[in-house]
Amino acid sequence: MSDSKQETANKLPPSLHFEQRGAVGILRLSRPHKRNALDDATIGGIEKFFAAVPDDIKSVVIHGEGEHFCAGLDLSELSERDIAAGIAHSRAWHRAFERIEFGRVPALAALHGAVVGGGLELAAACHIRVAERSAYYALPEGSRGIFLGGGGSVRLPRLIGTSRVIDMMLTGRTYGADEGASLGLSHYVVEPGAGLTTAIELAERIAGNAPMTNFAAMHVLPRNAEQDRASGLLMEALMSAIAQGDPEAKRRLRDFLEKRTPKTVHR
Ligand code: 1HE
Repeated sequence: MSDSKQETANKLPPSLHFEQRGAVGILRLSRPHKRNALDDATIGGIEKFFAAVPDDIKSVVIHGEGEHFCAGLDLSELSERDIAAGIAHSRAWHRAFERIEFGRVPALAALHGAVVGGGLELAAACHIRVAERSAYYALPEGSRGIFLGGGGSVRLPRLIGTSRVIDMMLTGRTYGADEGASLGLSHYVVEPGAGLTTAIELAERIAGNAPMTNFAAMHVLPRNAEQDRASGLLMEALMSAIAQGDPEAKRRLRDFLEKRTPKTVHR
């Protein structure tokens, strides 16, 4: 491992494991005995990792060790918190997950088993979700007497609609991987055991894109979905001109025109 990679790995708490395969960074939630419940140290580690993704990593896959992706907030840390500490806690999650969604490189979540509460909030902050058939989505906050705190009340209604999120929270309704795909939670559904491999394959494909295009997709699309039409169109024109002006785009266009790259076909 290079010095900078070693430094990245050293900064992480024991609950996070980092490895690199080519241009893909792989971050594993590694608290299987607690079903990868997210404690303060893990949230802090996620923030640090996404704030300083090593330069030669072009996409990141997050996955979970053991039988489940993530059981959400570590409930054992909750009882001692007063209101001020509760707000600070939620804001720390916001910082970490904003780093994922609006970071330097696209993030993919490889999901299996429970993707619940804060685990679903984490998955929702990723750009692509690959779900094994065992994956299920739930928001058990209602039954625990708490509320979303990791940005889920903002991201999830945008993904699947406010009324579905209300239903999940009020009735405890869960969605499986396939239902999740029809709603927009899972982008891909794969057989048990194939989640990580598929996510890495997709991450490699993403890593092969021009960085400026990846940046535009991650940063412009969600913001354009939230701003008025005229501002969105202006932002699109600016981003489109910036991307086209990049030497990488010029090289890729030349490659296509001189028939050195594959055509766009349906696979
Ligand atoms: C935990 C947690 C946790 C497991 N915090 N310790 N999240 C939840 O409400 C989900 C709570 N967890 C579960 O419903 C189940 O654990 C699972 C369905 C995910 C997995 O079941 P299973 O049978 O595989 O494991 P288990 O026996 O329930 O759990 C194994 C251990 O992990 C056990 O500890 P042990 O000391 O008895 O071995 C559990 O107590 C522990 N564990 N989940 C702490 N979440 C920013 S706000 C976000 C708000 C939320 O995320 S609310 C949703 C919280």
